[in-house]
Amino acid sequence: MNHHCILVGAPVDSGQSNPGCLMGPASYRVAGLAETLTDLGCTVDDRGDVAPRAPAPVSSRNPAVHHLPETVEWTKALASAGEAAMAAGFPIFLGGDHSLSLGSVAGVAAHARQQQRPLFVLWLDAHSDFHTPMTTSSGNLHGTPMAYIAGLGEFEAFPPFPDPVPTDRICLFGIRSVDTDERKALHAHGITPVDMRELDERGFVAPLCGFLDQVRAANGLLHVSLDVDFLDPSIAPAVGTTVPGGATFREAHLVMEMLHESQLVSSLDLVELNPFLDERGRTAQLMVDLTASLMGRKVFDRVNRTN
Ligand code: HAR
Ligand code: MN
Ligand code: MN
Ligand code: MN
Repeated sequence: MNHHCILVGAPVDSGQSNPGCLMGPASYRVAGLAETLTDLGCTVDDRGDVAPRAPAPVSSRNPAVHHLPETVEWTKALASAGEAAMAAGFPIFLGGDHSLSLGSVAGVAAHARQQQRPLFVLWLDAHSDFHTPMTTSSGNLHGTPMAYIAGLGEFEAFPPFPDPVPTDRICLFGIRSVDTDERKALHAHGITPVDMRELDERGFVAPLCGFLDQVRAANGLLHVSLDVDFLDPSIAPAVGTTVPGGATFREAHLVMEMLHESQLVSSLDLVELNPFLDERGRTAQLMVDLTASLMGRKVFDRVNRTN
C-alpha cells in the first residue's frame, strides 16, 4: 500500500438535490485528515479542490435528470486529477456527493489500463447506485456511477468510461436500498450485491475476505468508495439519504482494518458527507477515523488474519 497520500478535494454538489456536500472537503480538513495521516507515518500532498470548467449546454433525454452539464464537467476534471494522483501516490477523493465517482474511478481506471493491472471496485454503500441517466426517476446522478464504471447503459454527454470494470470485479457491500430498475439491471448483468441481510447472516469477515482473495489472486488494483450512508445513521447523521440498518461503528472499522491488513487498496473515495446535517462534526470525524484505520491505525499489532 502506498503511504504517500494525495488529497483531491471534490466539492461536488450537482449529483443530488440536498445542498451542503460542497462543504465536505473543508469539513475533512477541519477534522484533521492530513494531520491524522501524517501521525500514522504517511506523507500527505493536499492538492486543494479541483475546479471544473464552465459547463457546456447539454441536456438529457430524461427530463428528470438535473445538473447534467455540471456533473459532466466534474467527471472530466476529476478523471484527469485522479489519473495524475494515481501516478503520484494513494489518492483520497474528498467529496462531494457520490457523482464524483463518475470521475474519480474513470481516472483510476485509466491509470490501471496504463499499468496493465485489472481494477477491482469495492462499493461501501446503502445504495447500489446502478441507475443510468435513462432509468433514474429522481434524476439524481449520484445514483448512477456504478453503472458507468461497469460500462453499462447509455450515459449521454459523459465521456465513454475508460476500460469498464467487468461485473465480477465489482463488490457492492452493505446494500439495503435498491430501486426496481436497478434490481432488474443488477440481475441482468449477474451482479449479486452483498446486502445487509447477507452480512447479518454471514458476518462481515467472510464476504470481504472472499472478494479480497480475488483481488490478490489477480494482482489487481482496488478502489474503495466509502459512502457515508454505508454507516448506520445513528453514528453518521450527516448525509442526505439516511437508510436505517447500516454498518455499526465496529463493523465499519473492522472493514477498514481488514482492508489495511490486505495491503491491496490503491485509491479511496469519501463521499456524501453533508456537513450542514452533521452534529458537532461527529460524522466528519468518524470518516477521518475510518480512513485512519484503512491506513494502519490500530491498538495492537497482530498477525495478518485476512490472507
Ligand atoms: N436510488 C435512489 C435514486 O437514484 C437513491 C440513490 C441515493 N444514492 C446515494 N448514494 N445516496 O448512494 O435516487
Ligand atoms: Mn452512493
Ligand atoms: Mn448511498
Ligand atoms: Mn500500512
